Amino acid sequence: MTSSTIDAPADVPVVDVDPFADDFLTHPQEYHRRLRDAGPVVWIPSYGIYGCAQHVSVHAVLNDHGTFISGAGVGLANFNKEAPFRPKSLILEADPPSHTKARAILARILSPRTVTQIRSTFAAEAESLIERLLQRQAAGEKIDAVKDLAEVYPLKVFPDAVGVGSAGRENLLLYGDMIFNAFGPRNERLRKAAEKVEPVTAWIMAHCQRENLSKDGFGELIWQAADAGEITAAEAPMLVRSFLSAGVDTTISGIANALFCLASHPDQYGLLHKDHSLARPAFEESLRYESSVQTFFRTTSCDTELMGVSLPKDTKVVTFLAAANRDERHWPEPDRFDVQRRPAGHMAFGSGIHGCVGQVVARLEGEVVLTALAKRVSRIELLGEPKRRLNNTMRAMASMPVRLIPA
Ligand code: QZP
Repeated sequence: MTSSTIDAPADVPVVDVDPFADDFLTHPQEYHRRLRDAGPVVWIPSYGIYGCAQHVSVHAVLNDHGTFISGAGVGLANFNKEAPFRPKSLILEADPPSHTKARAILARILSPRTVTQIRSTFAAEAESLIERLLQRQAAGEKIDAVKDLAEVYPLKVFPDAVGVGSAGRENLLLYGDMIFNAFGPRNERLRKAAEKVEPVTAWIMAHCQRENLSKDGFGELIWQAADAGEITAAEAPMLVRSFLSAGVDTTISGIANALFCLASHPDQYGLLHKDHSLARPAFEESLRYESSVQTFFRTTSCDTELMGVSLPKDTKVVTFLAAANRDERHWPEPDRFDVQRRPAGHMAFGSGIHGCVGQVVARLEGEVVLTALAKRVSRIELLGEPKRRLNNTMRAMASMPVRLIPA
């Protein structure tokens, strides 16, 4: 947090909160309510930024990519004023036309057709993981739904699909923790995560090189796009880096949060256990209810107006995706976790041209994990208080001791 606050412009409701403080990140919902209730656009003095927490204003910002740009960074740091924490992503921290080109390549690789090809492997992996957990539990071991399930599954299937070898995959967790903290301020949390930055970044960049990727993964397909002249050989590792940045921590938190929602709403788990076809809607509802990615920023490209508030050029606007997902102006009974809700239009994958390009794979992972669980487990019993892992951007979990009651 900055030591001094920045004066509010005229005519904007002021909400004096620190969205990256422990207390905010621990129970964001009450802060989100304050932000939403103050208006569609607010001023957050501690960082001198505008904020949107209502569904209507989050949607408006994310769907006007010409006014609210990504090229100046999608975190708090304004890349027009300070150097990026790492070389800019070619897709995330880019605007059309360069974004369009990168996006087309990733969208082709992460297509519905790809999902058809990987589905049986992803499902079999989920089933065998649940089976192994039940066996370990029967042998007297305690199971942690975060450490033993939510972290294990994406860390197996996704790097396998990209074509990254199995040694050193824990670097992906450290890297994820770092980059998602880096979208926030340079607080203690970021400093701690960034202590290990050099070896972790070196490992990540090494695994973006063609010789360290298998011949049958998503990574190789990026390099083939370079062979075809769609991108340069210097751009290829940067696009592989996007897989390794965006594909692991996000789904780990998505699955961990879904398990948390289901464990703490046994009636809802019961519905899923009775009807496995609820796996996909249940995962979707947990994304709405406990959105993995809590915040994203844009930067104004010109003086503009947003829902009655004037915004100057080159100013940061934070969108509270998770707050939009619980906005009672948009959702009936938003604070109810309901696996039978069909929460189309939630903001957990963003919206507009930057909406998550990997969402079909993320949804596949959620679906097959919840399906495997629903088949083999009749109840998830919480054995202790689940612990959160605070991160500046990610709604992450550290641990969740459980007993899986076999069906
Ligand atoms: C992270 C990249 C939730 C998203 C912001 C995750 C994410 C997406 C892309 C990249 C990193 O391209 O490096």
